[in-house]
Amino acid sequence: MTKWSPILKQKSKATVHGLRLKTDLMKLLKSISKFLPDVVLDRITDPAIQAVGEKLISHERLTPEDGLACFNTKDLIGLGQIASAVKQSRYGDKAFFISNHHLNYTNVCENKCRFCAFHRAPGSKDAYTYSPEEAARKIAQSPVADLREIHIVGGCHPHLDLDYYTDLLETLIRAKPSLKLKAFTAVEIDHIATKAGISSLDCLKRLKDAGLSAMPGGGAEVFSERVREALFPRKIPADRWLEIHGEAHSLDIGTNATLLFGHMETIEERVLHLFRLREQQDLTEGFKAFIALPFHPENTPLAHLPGPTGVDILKTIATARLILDNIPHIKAYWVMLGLKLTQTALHFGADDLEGTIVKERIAHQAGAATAPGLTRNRLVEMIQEAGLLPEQRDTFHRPIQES
Ligand code: V47
Repeated sequence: MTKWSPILKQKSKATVHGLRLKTDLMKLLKSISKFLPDVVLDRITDPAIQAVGEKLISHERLTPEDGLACFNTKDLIGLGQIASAVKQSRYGDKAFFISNHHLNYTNVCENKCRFCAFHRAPGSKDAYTYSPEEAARKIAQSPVADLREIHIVGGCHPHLDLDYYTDLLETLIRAKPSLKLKAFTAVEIDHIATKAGISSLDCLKRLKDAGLSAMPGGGAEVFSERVREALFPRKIPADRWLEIHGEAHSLDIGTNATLLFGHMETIEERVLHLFRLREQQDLTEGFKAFIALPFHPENTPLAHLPGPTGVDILKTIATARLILDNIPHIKAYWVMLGLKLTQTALHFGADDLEGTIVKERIAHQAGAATAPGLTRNRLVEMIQEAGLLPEQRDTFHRPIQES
């Protein structure tokens, strides 16, 4: 087995979608050369990155070897120019954001992942779980005036049952019917379904009936059995994470995808992760956005690790933009990047800043130095300062018309 064999194994399944997708891609990418003129390509110092640019101009998909070349290049600016050209060919100078509120309904989790500073054991002194009514009160008190979305994520709690989760969604919708709920990672879906003794597909149907509009991309970590065994052995493996997202897509629930990077994974494992996402998207087409999550080590058993550098973060975002040619949006998650690198990432292939958030906990427990939330105006200013045009969006990435 070669290290790329999971990709090659699934190639035939993707062919039919792949062909249609290739036509779509050609339409989308037809103007890359406008943003990547010969004069810019010629100045790229790394021949492997120049070849990546030429491939994209001629509508060829990148290979894993191209992905490795992107990570290994010394020409950061050349890589960024190509990723930015791809972003511009889709969205011009726009950069997107949403008025949202992150709600972590519980920090109790059975999984005990070694990269996580957020989880608590049941019964520990700072463990908490919101009742649906408490959660609705928090949202009623949200400082975000034009709130559109609640992003709802928690731990794998040993005692909550399916009724709790449906009640949580229904109570939030009752409190504010205009809100869209982007809720529960594939890891939580697997946990809820297993506890309820139903399939994940049936669980998703029940949650959709209760008000679930979309799913966040967390819990993917890095698709590597080696890393899973070392850092998150209790969590579902890659195949199951991808299967649940495919099921969500079959129910027309749009989802996101993430990569947690900068701990013990290799560059090859990062590239494989991105290709597995691209393959899944060829098959089920429901991923809306990808978010690269730089590892934050504080208060975790891996506190001795430094976390990724700024250059590594920019390369990861740019490479994701180039490999994930079938996932429309690449987020620069300001919470984990810091505001300065977030603005820079908008010129390295990212097109979306996530949102106002209000009170982020997962990264902040692990040492994130950013504010817990940002105002809509601050997001707008950040985008404008980066020389781009802010556009507010909804959960489904549709533009919001200003009233
Ligand atoms: O699932 C946990 C990761 C995720 C750490 O889908 C860590 O729109 C870094 O998924 N250092 C939560 N990362 C964040 C997330 C997310 C955020 C914003 C938008 C969306 C979206 C998704 O953060 C977790 C886990 O993969 N994580 N601990 C840590 N120490």
